[in-house]
This record gives sequence, C-alpha cells and structure tokens, in this order.
Amino acid sequence: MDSSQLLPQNHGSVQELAKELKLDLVPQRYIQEHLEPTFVSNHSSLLPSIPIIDMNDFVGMLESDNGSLTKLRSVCQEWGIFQLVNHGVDKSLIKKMKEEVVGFFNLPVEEKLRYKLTAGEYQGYGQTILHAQDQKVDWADRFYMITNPLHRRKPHLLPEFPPVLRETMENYLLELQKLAMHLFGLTGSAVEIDKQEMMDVFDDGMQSVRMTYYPPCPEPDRVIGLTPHSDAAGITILLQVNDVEGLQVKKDGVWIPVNFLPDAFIVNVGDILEIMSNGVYNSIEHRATVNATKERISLAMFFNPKLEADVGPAKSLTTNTGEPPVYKTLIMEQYLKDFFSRKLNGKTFLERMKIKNGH
Ligand SMILES: O=C(O)CCC(=O)C(=O)O
Repeated sequence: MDSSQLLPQNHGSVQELAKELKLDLVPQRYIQEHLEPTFVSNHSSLLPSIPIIDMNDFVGMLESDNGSLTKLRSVCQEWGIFQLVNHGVDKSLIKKMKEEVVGFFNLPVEEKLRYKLTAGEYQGYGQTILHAQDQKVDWADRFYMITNPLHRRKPHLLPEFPPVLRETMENYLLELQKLAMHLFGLTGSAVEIDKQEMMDVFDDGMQSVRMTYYPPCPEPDRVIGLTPHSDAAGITILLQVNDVEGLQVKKDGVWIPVNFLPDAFIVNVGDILEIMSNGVYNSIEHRATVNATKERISLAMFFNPKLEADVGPAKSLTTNTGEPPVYKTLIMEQYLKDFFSRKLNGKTFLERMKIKNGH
C-alpha cells in the first residue's frame, strides 16, 4: 500500500501515523531532501557540552561579588543556552507534570482532537500549519497555547483540560513564572540592564506553552522532529519529559546534542532577550531529531514581554553602556501579529529588527 494513503485515517496525527506505519515507507511530505545530517558521530564525546548554571551560585550574591553574573553573561553570549541546576522547582511537581503530559499524549486521538488546530489558528493540538501543498512537515504532534495574559487564553484549551492535567499545569506555570522572573533579573543585571526595567517588561508578560510528541520513525535520518529555528521568546524553559534525547544546538556551525542532566531544566535565550541585550546575547539555533525506536516528549514554556511593552534594546543598557542600539524597537503586540500572520517576509525576527548601517 502507498503509505500516503494512511493519512486520512490518522486525522493528521503523526503519532497515529507512526503506529500504522510500522516498517512501511515514511510519506514524502515528512522526508527532508536537504537535511543537515542528524547523526551524531562516535566522536560526540569530543564535542563541547552545553554549560551548566547553578542557581545556588546566586543565593546571597553581593553586588561587589559578580563572578557568577560574569559567568552567566559569557554563557548567554557564547552559547545562549544552559542546563539550569538547583532551580528550586519542586521535584514532585515536575514528576507529576511529566506524568500528566505523557498521559495527555496517551489519550485516544478522538479526545485530543477536541483541542485540534483549526484553519488559520495557531493554538491547539496538531501539526505545523500547511501553507503550501508541498510544504515539508515535522515528524511531531504539538500542542501550543497562550497561557498568559489570562484573557488571551482560548476557552476550549487549558480550561477544558482533564482536571488533574489542568491543575498540575497551572501549578507548574506559577512555579516557572517565578523562576523566569528570577532569570530575567539575573540575565538583565549581567548586561547592565536595570532590574526594574526587566520587571516592567516581563512581569505578567505574554506566556505560552508547547507540548511536543515525537513518535519513533523508521527513517530517523530523513525526517526532522523540529525544524531548526531560534525562539521568538525572551527565554524558554524546556523540560525533557521522558529521558529520550533529541535536542541539538548549532554552535560554531556544528550541531551539538544536548544531554539533559537529571532534574535540570534547559534554558535558552530567545530573540527578544538577544534584542534587549543589544546583541550581546545569542538566541541560539536549535532543532530536534527523532529516534528509530523510541518516542520522545518535551514541554517548553516561553516567557515574553507584556503585550504593551516595547521590544528593543533596553534603555537602561544603552544609557549605562553608551552603546548605540543595534536593533529597532517594536511593540510586543505588533510583533506577535506580524509573527503569526507571517508578515516577516521570509526574514527571521532578528533580521527584521536589525538596524543596518546605523539606520
Ligand atoms: O523538544 C525539544 O527538545 C525542543 C522543543 C523546542 O525547542 C520548542 O518547542 O520550541
């Protein structure tokens, strides 16, 4: 049987397709013709590992003793991603959150389809939105939704979740919000952005969540779980839900696998924090590969400025350092509109925001 005939029965869910597929060929719409090899060589132990930031290093930190901030600055500058340990989020809450996310993807497909993405929407359960018949599709099912501000929540998504998943996610969101605000304070201070400016921009900001399910794939080297991109966010806090690796980051032109430390979060700088730092920080390019035999699940939380805030080089930074802004300034709400209506005209957000030749 031509494997593309499987598509109508699986409601567009890659998870369902993968169950039916067994050893059949992967449909062409998932096959990436020009994929940079996803394979990690036997010499991967020679590759650098992503740095570790220990939250305990900032406890009781004195203004005069800024060694930990200097380290944070150089990690965000050189890498734009780190493993965060001793982050203080309750282990039992994280365990529960992981179980609930696994439980969500194990629901019968009909249940998950209650949250299905509809045409023209970007929030809900389903695949990358198709804009062209021949568009390649990532080997993953996703669930993306805005969780803050509360009035931007879609009533048929989080409010309609199974009660335990909803409650666990609400608790998890609250904990991660606190952590994110702490991280914004620290990453801001490390580049001389006043703490108050970071709070004004990010407190009660726009927040969103993405749960992703990457099914096993019989041709893992010919598909991609998540297309290479940098995050449009301020910061992203990522939880690997089921201990299967797949995240890779591009550093100095080389894809480097991320080996998650137990109990750590992966934190990455997004485009907005790169812009606020006036280009000091690096919004790192990353992608997710898939596994031949194992499913992989992740949970990403994206923390952004409030909708009415200016997104641009932080004013206190340009004043404190005397550096001219290298990025333009835009209101967050406008940026979101452009981003989701795809008005970036083929450019990345960073390319669009860059000031060329001082203009
Ligand atoms: O699944 C992962 O490890 C990466 C997820 C991610 O980067 C995203 O959802 O934007």
